[in-house]
Amino acid sequence: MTSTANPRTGEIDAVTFDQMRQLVGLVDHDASRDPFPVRSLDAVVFAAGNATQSALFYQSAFGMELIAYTGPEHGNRDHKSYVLKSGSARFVIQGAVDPASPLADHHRKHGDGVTDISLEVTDVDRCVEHARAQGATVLEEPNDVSDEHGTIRRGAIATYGETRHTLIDRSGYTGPYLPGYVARTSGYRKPAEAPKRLFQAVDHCVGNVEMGEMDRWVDFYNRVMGFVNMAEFVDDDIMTDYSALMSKVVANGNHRVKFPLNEPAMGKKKSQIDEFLEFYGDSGCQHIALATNDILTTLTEMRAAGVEFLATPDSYYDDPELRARIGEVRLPIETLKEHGILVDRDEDGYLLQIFTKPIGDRPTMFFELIERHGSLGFGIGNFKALFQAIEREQELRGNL
Ligand code: TYF
Ligand code: FE
Repeated sequence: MTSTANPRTGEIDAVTFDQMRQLVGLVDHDASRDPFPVRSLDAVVFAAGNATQSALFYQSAFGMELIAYTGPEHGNRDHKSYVLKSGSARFVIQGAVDPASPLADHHRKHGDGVTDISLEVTDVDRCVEHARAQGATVLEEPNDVSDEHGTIRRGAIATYGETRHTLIDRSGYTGPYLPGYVARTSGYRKPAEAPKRLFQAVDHCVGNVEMGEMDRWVDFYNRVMGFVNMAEFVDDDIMTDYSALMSKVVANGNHRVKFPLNEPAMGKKKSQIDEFLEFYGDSGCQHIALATNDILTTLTEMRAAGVEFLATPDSYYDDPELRARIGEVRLPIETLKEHGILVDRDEDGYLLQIFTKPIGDRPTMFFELIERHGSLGFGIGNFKALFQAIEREQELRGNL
């Protein structure tokens, strides 16, 4: 296992291009004509009420590995920041040390959540210039940051709510994450029989935005970042009866980075998106989907570590229409039923997926596990069963 970046994909660790194609559903793309060429998802950055403890959760429950750290011991008196990885996926967990830290204010407002979906790009200046010309808010002008491991070039633009996209060119850098971070391993020891890792990549990051704003954000990703619209969408007239949301998906040229966007719609009940917006206090990142090539093992390990998943009723698996539609998949239907794994099939193939309950104290951010077998979709055939499961939880919380 090496830790050098794959020159074709920019992915760290030894997840090959062909593995990524299968894992996250890559398509061919000519980057030379792209106004905003994105190499990969660089990191998902989280604010946590207690980053020191959350970093342990992502190790013990998500099987991630601590690789880098910065904090007061390294001249950063504002916050602690832990960098974890699993395959090509990198999470950065940050928590305030200084009571006056902006992170403390962020956490007071939003609770635990995603602050930054960072993208690795080939030309930071060109991306920021294009974004600015298209009306984006530039939060950090392109600049060089260096330490003894080299130099990164970085800028940042604003997206929905208080979320940002940091844009990083790390081609001149060999350190463990960013300048200022030191390589760090953990005293945590996972069980000897545990798999090497539980997931290989981030498949997609979903944004929940205020009612009536979804098309504005789709347009933002189209114009500002040159993203394309993917086929799958949830229209008000098909879905509002039970889901009370609308959804569209944008992706960069080769689909390495996929951002579904949801907005609440008037349904019979209070939308799950409204519940998120109320408790997050703003538009924000609703879920992160983790790509695995063995969802059953991932799920079993996470459950054993205490992670809770949404339950799928037996009726889902006993529905003859579903059985006919999904046909043969990698796992027997009895196994899927036993574990609550959802299946969806489209013209390109199928996918297996399952959703955690919200992972923090507020009913906001959660995770999805996804195992793709050709399908480039998001599980639209499961939306009814999934949204009913979410509504059962909303009801238990008294928010329906
Ligand atoms: O990313 C997606 O679109 C799917 C489905 O509240 C989904 O994972 C959409 C909305 C939602 C939960 C899951
Ligand atoms: Fe999803």
